[in-house]
Amino acid sequence: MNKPSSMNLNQIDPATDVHSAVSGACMVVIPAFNEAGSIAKVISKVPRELPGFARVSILVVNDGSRDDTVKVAFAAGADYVYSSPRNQGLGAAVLFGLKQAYQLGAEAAVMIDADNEYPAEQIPELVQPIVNGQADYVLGSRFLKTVQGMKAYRRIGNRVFTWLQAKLLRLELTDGQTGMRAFKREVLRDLDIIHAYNYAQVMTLNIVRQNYLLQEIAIDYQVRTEGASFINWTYIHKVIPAIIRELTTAPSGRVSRVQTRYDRLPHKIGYPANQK
Ligand SMILES: Nc1nc2c(ncn2[C@@H]2O[C@H](COP(=O)(O)OP(=O)(O)OP(=O)(O)O)[C@@H](O)[C@H]2O)c(=O)[nH]1
Ligand SMILES: [Mg+2]
Repeated sequence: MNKPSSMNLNQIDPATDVHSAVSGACMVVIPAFNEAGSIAKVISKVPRELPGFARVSILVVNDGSRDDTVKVAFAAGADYVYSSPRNQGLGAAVLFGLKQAYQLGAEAAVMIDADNEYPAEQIPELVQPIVNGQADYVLGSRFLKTVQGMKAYRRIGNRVFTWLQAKLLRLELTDGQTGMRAFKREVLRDLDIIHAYNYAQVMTLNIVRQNYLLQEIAIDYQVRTEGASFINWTYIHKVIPAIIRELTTAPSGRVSRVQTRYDRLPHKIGYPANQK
């Protein structure tokens, strides 16, 4: 087995930034928890060529799945799979995936959910404002188009949390909880997520408070048909205190509270035994 590559998020030092202008990779980061039924569809829809980038790589963060998420992800074409035997939380997984993208030299990264609700085929549109130098952080907004099939309480929750972020940041926002976002390299280096549980609101507060430029683009969205949502009644109880903590902590140059450990899996263990 490969040497584990866990990571101390505080080790990233801009002064020793190994990035080279010729690397030009866009890393597509996919956090996954029991998504064997849908992750292959997402991976197959990721465009493997992108205007403005020399290559596109796919990095899956498997967070203690008990199904075949890892095997399915490798078989579908994931370039990197990092995995934890236990569930560390969506916020921890996303933070690890984005910091790992930075460590691997990515010029930019996209994060997209593994549940096939978001249009991976729209990644070229999502990264366009970054390639053009018009934005540092791009959100794919579901609500700039018509969303069908979303339950009323989810719609209301999305509206309330989006309104709150817009007020706090004094900017226009239509979808603060989207699972499809793009990041410029500097944002990957500087962002923090204050809790392991979730990232949606605190990530945007953290990035925009560091004066990075946010833009939204309209995306298509399909409510999930497989797997299970991680959102339940505890969401509000965990998210509100994290928003308060984020707002009362300096956003830049801080020591991350969330320590993650995901080990890189060698490619061959992802395949069914008869294939390799
Ligand atoms: N790494 C990791 N990923 C998770 C965890 N929980 C959920 N995910 C992934 O995060 C993404 C979003 O999770 P969902 O449960 O669909 O949450 P959501 O999209 O906000 O909610 P829905 O609207 O119900 O789909 C999916 O790709 C999940 O596989 C977790 O604990 N760890
Ligand atoms: Mg989802």
